[in-house]
Amino acid sequence: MKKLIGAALGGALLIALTGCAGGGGGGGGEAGADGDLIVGFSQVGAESGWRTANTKSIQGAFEDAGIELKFSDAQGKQENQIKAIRSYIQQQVDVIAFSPVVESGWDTVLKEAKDAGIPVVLTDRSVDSEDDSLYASFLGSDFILEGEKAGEWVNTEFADADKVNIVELQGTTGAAPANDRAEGFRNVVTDAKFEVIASQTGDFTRAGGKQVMEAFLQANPEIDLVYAHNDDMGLGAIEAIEAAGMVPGQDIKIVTVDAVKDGMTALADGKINFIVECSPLLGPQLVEIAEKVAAGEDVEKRIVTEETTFTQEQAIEALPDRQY
Ligand code: GZL
Repeated sequence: MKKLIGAALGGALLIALTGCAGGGGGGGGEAGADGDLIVGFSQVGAESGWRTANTKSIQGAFEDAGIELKFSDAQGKQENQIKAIRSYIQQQVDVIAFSPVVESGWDTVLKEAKDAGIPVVLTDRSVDSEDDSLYASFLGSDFILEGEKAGEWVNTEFADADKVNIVELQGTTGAAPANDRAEGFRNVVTDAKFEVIASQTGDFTRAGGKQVMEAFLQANPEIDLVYAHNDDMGLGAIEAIEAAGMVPGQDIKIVTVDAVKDGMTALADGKINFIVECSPLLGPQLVEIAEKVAAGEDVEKRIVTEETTFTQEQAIEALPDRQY
């Protein structure tokens, strides 16, 4: 009897830790006790409009498919994601999916999932593991290409300029989108007239973008362009630029990535000059991949999401139909 009570208490503790509830898992790749699929998902947090839309897409898609989704919000901390993944292993879910907040430090816990026979799907962001047998598939954008698209617009926009001072609002330190958007931009913005005079993380948040931009403005009298790794930091930069008595989109041009509603509104209003889209609507594809890996079917190792770019005119056109 004591053992039973202990096991029940232990299970309750695990569920409390990950904010998960609902039926026991099947685990080891079998379906749950009643034959239904159970998926455990660890989300980065709720740092930006993009993340909110991504969570809504994932939760909505699993609800529409009638598949049980155990969901945990890591509040931007890798240790919380590792705890959640371990909890899903304990609960013997059929598939684990997550968006790694940073690229490194995942091999140990991914090996634990592999040893437990639970397939892992990466969504949105990837990991830098040498061993790609640790995950079944990676569904998400090509962040290097996104940085290159932003850089190509800069080359065109400043074709006639002699000198361009750029400040960069980087995403979360160590995150794949931050690393790759920085790399992609530098792949194409190579002319000597361009100089990145300052670069600092704003952690993908509006408040972070505003705070860092305030410091950039204090330290650098001549700024021509802000390259923000996401709309939210670009929107924070707009607040700082306006507070300094300048006109965003004119005195200082701004290029961002994401194309969430608030960003597209600022673009349509002329406060942002160009946005590279990064789609958060990964839910339906993730459901498909989860069903396939649970059934032991082959899935593509790398699935790149479709996305485009927007000028101010295109934003005015597109805004009415935007889903997020
Ligand atoms: C990109 C995603 C990034 C977004 C940010 O796929 O990981 O994280 O660009 C979000 O808005 O915070």
